[in-house]
Amino acid sequence: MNIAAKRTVSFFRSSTARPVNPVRFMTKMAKFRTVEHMLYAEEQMDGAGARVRRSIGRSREFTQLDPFLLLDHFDVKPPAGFPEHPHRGFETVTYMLKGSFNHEDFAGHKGSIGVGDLQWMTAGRGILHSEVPGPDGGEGFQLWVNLAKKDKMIEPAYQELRSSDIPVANENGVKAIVIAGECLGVKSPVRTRTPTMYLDITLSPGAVLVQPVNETWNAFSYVISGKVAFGPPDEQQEKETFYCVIYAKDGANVRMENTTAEDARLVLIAGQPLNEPLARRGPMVMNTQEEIDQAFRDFRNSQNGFERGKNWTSRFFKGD
Ligand code: FJE
Ligand code: FE
Repeated sequence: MNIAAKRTVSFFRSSTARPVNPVRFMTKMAKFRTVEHMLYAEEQMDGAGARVRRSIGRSREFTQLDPFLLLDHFDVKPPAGFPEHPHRGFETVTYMLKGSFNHEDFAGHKGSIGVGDLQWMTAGRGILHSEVPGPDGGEGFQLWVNLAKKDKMIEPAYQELRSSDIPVANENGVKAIVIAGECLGVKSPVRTRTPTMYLDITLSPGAVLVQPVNETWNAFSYVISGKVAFGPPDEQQEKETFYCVIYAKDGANVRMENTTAEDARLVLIAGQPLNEPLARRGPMVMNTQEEIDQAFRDFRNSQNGFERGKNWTSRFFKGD
């Protein structure tokens, strides 16, 4: 018997243990994705004295997971932060878990995001900005979503959502904050130029979430707290805080279960791969090395989207 057939058999066996809703049963027949990689996100330094746990976007392994370029779990206290730096060719998505973060860009766009708030920033052709924690520090995630070649040079844009603007699904011990995409019939209002799903999930003890993910999309999870069992019931991998789990592209659903007696919290992030050439240096992400060189030239010469960088310096990092 091949592996696929074996998994299907065990799925039917385990599903007969509870009452079956025929509609949901049909949607769950597609296979659960297995776990392809697991990695522990160690702390590393970035910006000015800032500590981040990087899972996607490391220098040697998991340098990207198309369309994702980076996931940093940051926990930063003043005077550390991310002083003036440029971005071109992708989006930065900042989601707060604790404390607050202030940002300011060269176009006069500024603000502060607190617990549960989201800043979805499309850098497009160019942003120069500064990101610093509030007085009591800030903890959260920054995800970098690559843009398709056709979108890399679009005008910069922000989508800023307060926690109260982000919809929440609640069902059978599963609470899912729908940052992007859809979960349990609840849809996010965020516009994703690169099709993306981003869920902040809390599983009560014993809770299971089976989440449909397009079979062609890359998907991964990161555990915020507690312990989560990932994958098909007969092949579960248990991982705890600070672990990143990358799913194989071998099914139309991901399955997460809390087999412990405590709540568990994790994010599930998935996206449609761009399948385009990638050229990348630090905060510039393009398709060719020539475009990277051009991006740094444009930044240096304050041109082609970086005009407003000419005389701009952030008020942060000046002691006021
Ligand atoms: C960066 C220098 C930087 N991870 N997580 C060089 F400061 C940064 C950068 C960040 C960042 C910012 C926040 Cl708010 C959270 C982060 C890196 O700003 F990306 C490069 N390349
Ligand atoms: Fe930045």
